[in-house]
Amino acid sequence: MTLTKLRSQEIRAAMLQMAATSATENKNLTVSLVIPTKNEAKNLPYVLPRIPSIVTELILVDADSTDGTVEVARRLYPKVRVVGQTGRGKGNALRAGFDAAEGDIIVMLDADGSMAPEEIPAYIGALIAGADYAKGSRFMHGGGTVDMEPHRYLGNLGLTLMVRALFGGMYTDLCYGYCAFRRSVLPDLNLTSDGFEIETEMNVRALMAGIRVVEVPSFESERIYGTSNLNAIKDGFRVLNVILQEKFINNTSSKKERIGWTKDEFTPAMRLLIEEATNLDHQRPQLPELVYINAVNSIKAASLDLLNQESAHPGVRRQQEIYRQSGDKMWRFLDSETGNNPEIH
Ligand SMILES: Nc1nc2c(ncn2[C@@H]2O[C@H](COP(=O)(O)OP(=O)(O)OP(=O)(O)O)[C@@H](O)[C@H]2O)c(=O)[nH]1
Ligand SMILES: [Mg+2]
Repeated sequence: MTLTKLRSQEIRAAMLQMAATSATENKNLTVSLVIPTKNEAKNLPYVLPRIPSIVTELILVDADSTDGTVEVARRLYPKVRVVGQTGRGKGNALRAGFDAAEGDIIVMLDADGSMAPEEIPAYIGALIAGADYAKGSRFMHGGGTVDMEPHRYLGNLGLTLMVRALFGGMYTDLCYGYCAFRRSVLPDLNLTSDGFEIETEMNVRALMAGIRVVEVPSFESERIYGTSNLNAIKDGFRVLNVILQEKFINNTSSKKERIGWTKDEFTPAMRLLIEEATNLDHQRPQLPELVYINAVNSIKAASLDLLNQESAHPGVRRQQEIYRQSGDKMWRFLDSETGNNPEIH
């Protein structure tokens, strides 16, 4: 594309094309499904055969089940990888599963038949569409539950509202363990919980880490066989403890700013312009001064035009401001007077 053609329409067309290409490339993403199990042999026949083919790796983290869970899993899903856990509890099991997972995307699912494996593509779709962390919600439109007594409903509601008040965000459901995320965000989450409170730890840390978080509607059915391992009172207090600890001890009270943006975090159109500007800068010694200045002005006009269009979106505008304050070379280039252009490579 020549410099003179860098006008809005071409930029938009380039954006669409790049978005389509990246969507196709995203189909090659690998997906690890992590399922913690504690005596779920009778439920697995209702869960494992329903796992969609988008899942490339199944990891079962078993708590030394005594009912033949592992044997049933191997029979139903011969490629399953079974890993043990280092301590006790669902959180401990999930962390072991996340450590073992090799996929680009990790999905976590319960084994008791309460979560539908058919929903997995919806979570992955949210990630492909740009989210880093997609958590299920039973209380947004399209979701639901038949597995919640009133006291658990009220407890979850209270804790959800508390997280909103202390950390911001718009979560509609806190204590729910259906979720998918890019494996690359694990260091941001830095998980330590051993029990059911791990879901809260993940949700609060994801919110605070400045990564892109969305909720996906999800329907929770009843556990098919067996009894819950969760104790609403004891585990409710563990959740409360995590929230207070995150707020007042770990001091994750405000969202981390996304600073130090890389070129990959620009929109495709802006990335294209940055590349053009960088190429131009490299060619500067060979170019007559007037040609160089005209080309620079052409790129600047297109960049500013694009910035104005993009800044109509509050989220993008905020990112632009943060980036501008970081004193990056691209911004110095855009902010400089015409004919007085600092080097930008
Ligand atoms: N590996 C492992 N898995 C566990 C442990 N505790 C629970 N799980 C599994 O974690 C999943 C969720 O546990 P549940 O007992 O159903 O708890 P819950 O879904 O939060 O509670 P309910 O809504 O009452 O079913 C299930 O697949 C359990 O088998 C544990 O200590 N170790
Ligand atoms: Mg359950």
